[in-house]
Amino acid sequence: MTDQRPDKLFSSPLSTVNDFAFDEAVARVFPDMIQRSVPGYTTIIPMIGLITEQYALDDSVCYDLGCSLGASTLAMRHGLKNKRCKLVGIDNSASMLERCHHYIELDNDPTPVELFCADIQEIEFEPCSVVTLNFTLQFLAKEERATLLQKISNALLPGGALILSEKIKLEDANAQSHLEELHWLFKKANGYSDLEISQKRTAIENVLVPETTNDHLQRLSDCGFSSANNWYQCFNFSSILAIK
Ligand code: GEK
Repeated sequence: MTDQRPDKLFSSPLSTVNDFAFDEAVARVFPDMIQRSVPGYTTIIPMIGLITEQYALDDSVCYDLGCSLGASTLAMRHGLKNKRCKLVGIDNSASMLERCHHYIELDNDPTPVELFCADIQEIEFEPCSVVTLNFTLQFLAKEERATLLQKISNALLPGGALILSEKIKLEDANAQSHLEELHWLFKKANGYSDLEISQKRTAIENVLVPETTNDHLQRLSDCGFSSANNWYQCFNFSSILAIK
């Protein structure tokens, strides 16, 4: 179950490249895959801990939506020291969540963590102070994103925070292609071949739909956040901090 492996999922030529899914094969290689594929991921994770520490209110609930194997969940947990909070992690991939349970149990921090295998769109949120969507919203259909963000905004206590990390696209097509080339180079520098990068790109293109930073900021404002600002960007991957 905890047999983490290097990501070679797309290393051989595939006759058909199926749509990407968070199944057992992906769960097994996930830590390696996300670090080698998402520029800035290894910076964003510890910053989620700091942001959580800053915005979590004593005795409140915090959520990690799309928690995968729990990297962002553990960062939040470590930011919650002595605040008597409860942390809830949710993911709709059973393979991911099974491994997440294991990593949470290995960590001996006292803040309680509840994990649920569920669609984040079906959740009834308790009043909460910090919500993390670390590269998760991008997997929802575009027209369903506002409904989720409105629910989060309604549940967040005054002064509470949403951390929203996303793969983004740029409005200017030329600038967009420059960032895509740099992302390709980032993956090559991390040991992926052109074939792997290209097959993964085909697998994910109908599943992960990026939007512009302005699309995200406008939607957050429409959903009642009092401020929303980009706090981090590395190539076409960015993170926004939105305050209720
Ligand atoms: C990290 N936050 O390591 N409901 C629940 N979970 C979902 C849904 C949904 N509707 N859609 C996708 N997921 C993590 C990384 S990964 C990002 C998050 C990536 C889950 C999906 O199963 C997967 O585990 C996660 O969202 C996205 O900081 O792979 O690029």
